[in-house]
Amino acid sequence: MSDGVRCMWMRGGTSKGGYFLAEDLPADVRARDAFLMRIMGSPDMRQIDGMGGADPLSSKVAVVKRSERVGVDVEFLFLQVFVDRPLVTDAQNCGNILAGVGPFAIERGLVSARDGETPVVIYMENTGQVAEAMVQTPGGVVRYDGAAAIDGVPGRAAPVPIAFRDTAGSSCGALLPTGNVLDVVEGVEVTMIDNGMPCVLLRAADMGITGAEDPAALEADETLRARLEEIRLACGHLMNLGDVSDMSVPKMTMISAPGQGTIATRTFIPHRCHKAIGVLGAVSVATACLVPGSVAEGLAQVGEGRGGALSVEHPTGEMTVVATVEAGEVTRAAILRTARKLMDGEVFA
Ligand code: NQM
Repeated sequence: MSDGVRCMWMRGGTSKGGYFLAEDLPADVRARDAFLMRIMGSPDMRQIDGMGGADPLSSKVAVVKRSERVGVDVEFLFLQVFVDRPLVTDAQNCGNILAGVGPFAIERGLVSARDGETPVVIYMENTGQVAEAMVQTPGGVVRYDGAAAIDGVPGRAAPVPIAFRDTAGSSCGALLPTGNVLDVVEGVEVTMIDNGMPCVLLRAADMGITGAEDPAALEADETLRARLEEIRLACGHLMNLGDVSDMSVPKMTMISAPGQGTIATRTFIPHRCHKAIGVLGAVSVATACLVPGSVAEGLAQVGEGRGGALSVEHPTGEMTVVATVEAGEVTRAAILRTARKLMDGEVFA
């Protein structure tokens, strides 16, 4: 394709990527993926010949269209374009890129803005679930500047609170895909959980780290990475995901005792160590802290109520997740994000 394709580049939470209307991309999946790899500059560690930021967190794509579903405004398909491999996967969702979908849908005229704030109900195609984002729209125009701060992003921006509906078992079919709160995999105790994102929780101490290390130090530890991958491949089968060698799930979160918050985390997504933590990853980790008997038991500080606001600490701060689990059922999950329009124009393959 040599002609330009309409596209908006946005920061969504602590991620960044290209936002497209579905109608602007090739309908054929192979042609679409080839186009996306080309515009990102993948496969190449530096993504020098494309828009990608040489990091999985800035090699992401949102495909958005109007929805015919009752009570839903738009449909959002998330695509992860691998940096150094010729792969594009829809096997995971992304709660950070999701934060830009509401503003993008309003900007492209898929949703009419109200004066003040505009709710956008989003069907997440990757997992078949629904989220509701609230977008600031004074005078019927999307507002990006504001007073909300999220860790991992400098400065402040307009808040985009997002509430999730029915995220339990998003990709694995059940909140606890093995039916157990705790399993032993490759000799290590783990909790496999999916409340919007398939995650494997492991105690940092069991992996020979403190859990306070810098992401770069953890990425440099080849023994640790090999061990995590061995456990991840085994967990993939146990979590009903099958062979996950070419998939970006499950995420591997090593947990330790928190500072002021609920739990401290270091997460491989799955081959690079996240500078923060994914949104739905954090929702899943926070949920594990609320389930008695998980590997978080004894480490997590959840307070009396086992629910409400939970602070998931990560290498660049914390993410507050509002979650409630009652009688083994997730009854509430919500987070706060911000988003910013960076560029609107055409991208060339
Ligand atoms: O878990 C990174 C991110 C994500 C995913 C990843 C995400 C989520 O920070 O909902 O947001 O885990 O691949 O964008």
